[in-house]
Amino acid sequence: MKMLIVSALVCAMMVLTRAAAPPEETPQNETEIPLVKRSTDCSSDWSFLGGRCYHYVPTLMSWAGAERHCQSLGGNLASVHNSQQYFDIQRLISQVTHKNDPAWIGGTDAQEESQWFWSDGTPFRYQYWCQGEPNNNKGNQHCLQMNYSADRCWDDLQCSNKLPSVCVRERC
Ligand SMILES: [Ca+2]
Ligand SMILES: [Ca+2]
Repeated sequence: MKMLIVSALVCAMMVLTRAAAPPEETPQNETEIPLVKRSTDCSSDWSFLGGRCYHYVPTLMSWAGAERHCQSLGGNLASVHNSQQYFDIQRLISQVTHKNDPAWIGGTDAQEESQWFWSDGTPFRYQYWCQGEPNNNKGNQHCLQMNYSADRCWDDLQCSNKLPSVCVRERC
């Protein structure tokens, strides 16, 4: 009997608590609040392509130096998730330099051999390796250069090599 009363009390308290709780926090007049206008126009040094902002860095740097430089600009070395994004980055390089030379982008397997990551933390799924790559040549190639060879595909290279680079930023 005592238990029943306790249960009933707990039940009653729960109902009361629920009743006292504020309604779902949906702002009133939600439809009247204007959506924040997202800039689709990158600041002058950045190119807005396919919903992301890219920045080509002609200065020759190691992969780590290039990543740190991108971070200082609010981005990371570019990740690539589909062929359109890769094409966009290639087009950016050829427009800026009038060449199709290799550049660092954000892929690395420096933490563990053959475990490739993008430095911006996005999943490494899309791949465009050149034939026979990544070959981890001399056991010492852990960074991803794009535009390698006539096929302009991907190669793993020693991270200390000095290359131009491409940064990405989600927002401008
Ligand atoms: Ca490697
Ligand atoms: Ca290689």
